[in-house]
Amino acid sequence: ERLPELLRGMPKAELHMHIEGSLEPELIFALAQRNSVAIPYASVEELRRAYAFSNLQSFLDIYYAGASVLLKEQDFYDMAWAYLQRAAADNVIRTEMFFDPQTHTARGVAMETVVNGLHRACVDAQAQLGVSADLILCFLRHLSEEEAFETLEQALPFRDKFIGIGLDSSEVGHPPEKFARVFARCRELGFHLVAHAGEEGPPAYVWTALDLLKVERVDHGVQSTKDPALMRRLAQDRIPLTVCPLSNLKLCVFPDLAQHNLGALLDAGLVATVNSDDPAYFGGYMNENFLQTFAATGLTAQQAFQLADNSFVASFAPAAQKQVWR
Ligand code: ES4
Ligand code: ZN
Repeated sequence: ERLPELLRGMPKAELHMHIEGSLEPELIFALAQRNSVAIPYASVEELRRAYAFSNLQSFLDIYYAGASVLLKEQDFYDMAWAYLQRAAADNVIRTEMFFDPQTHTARGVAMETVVNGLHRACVDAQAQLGVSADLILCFLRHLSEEEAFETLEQALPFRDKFIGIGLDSSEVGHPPEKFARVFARCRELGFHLVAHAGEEGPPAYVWTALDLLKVERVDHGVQSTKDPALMRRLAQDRIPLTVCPLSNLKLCVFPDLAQHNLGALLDAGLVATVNSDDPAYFGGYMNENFLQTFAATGLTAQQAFQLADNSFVASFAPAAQKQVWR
């Protein structure tokens, strides 16, 4: 079978992954020991057994608990470096990594500690792995607009170390419009803008992410197929969707991968991409997402090329660099 080799070997960009979601249980235990942080699991195996989720919130509770072992700049570096090596092994040559500073600053970790550790790993990735890596700061949507503005203020001294702003965490009940003013400010500041929308939430949240937040890409967006007018808008404006098949499977957005609508999104002419979201928690890095999705849905080699090309088209790398990759 040639298709798996094509999927593994093709150069690709990853545009939707949360660096805190790349913390493997082994690294959580090692950092807990190094930092003398108590965690409510007796072993790596017990922690991994807790990775059985019924929806987004059941995952987020464990994801925020796992991140509690991150205290020092070196911890953030080690986490990102482990992911970047793993990405390089999957022939990811460009990655745009989300980070959630509020998860750390709320525990007394300084913004500087978070950003400097992650950014140093990005610099080393280019030099040592040939992987182009940038950071996107995400606001937690279950927290307030005011807290998002405070986080932006804390991050601005380090504005050269991240390229964009995103919106993540619990979607339903926290619509994009809650963050319209802070996104308007981020837009004035020249950041790229993205938001999670239409993961569990309705198509209406995708519309407001586009029209009120003015995002350039939609993270997930898989609920958009429920709204034909929205599908036309996404196709006409060539708004990329950063789709995460194994995430959708593990969080029960689709009952099985064979039911996933990635093929329908591509058939409708949308700029859909494949991404790992939280690879340590959802059972696979980039190539595992490609391999399992193609095996389950019968997508073709031509669609594999389309997905790889879409990933570079949708990336926030400089235009000259994108041309080289395509
Ligand atoms: C996330 Cl899968 C997902 N959805 C929303 N927020 C997140 N943060 C980390 N993973
Ligand atoms: Zn995500």
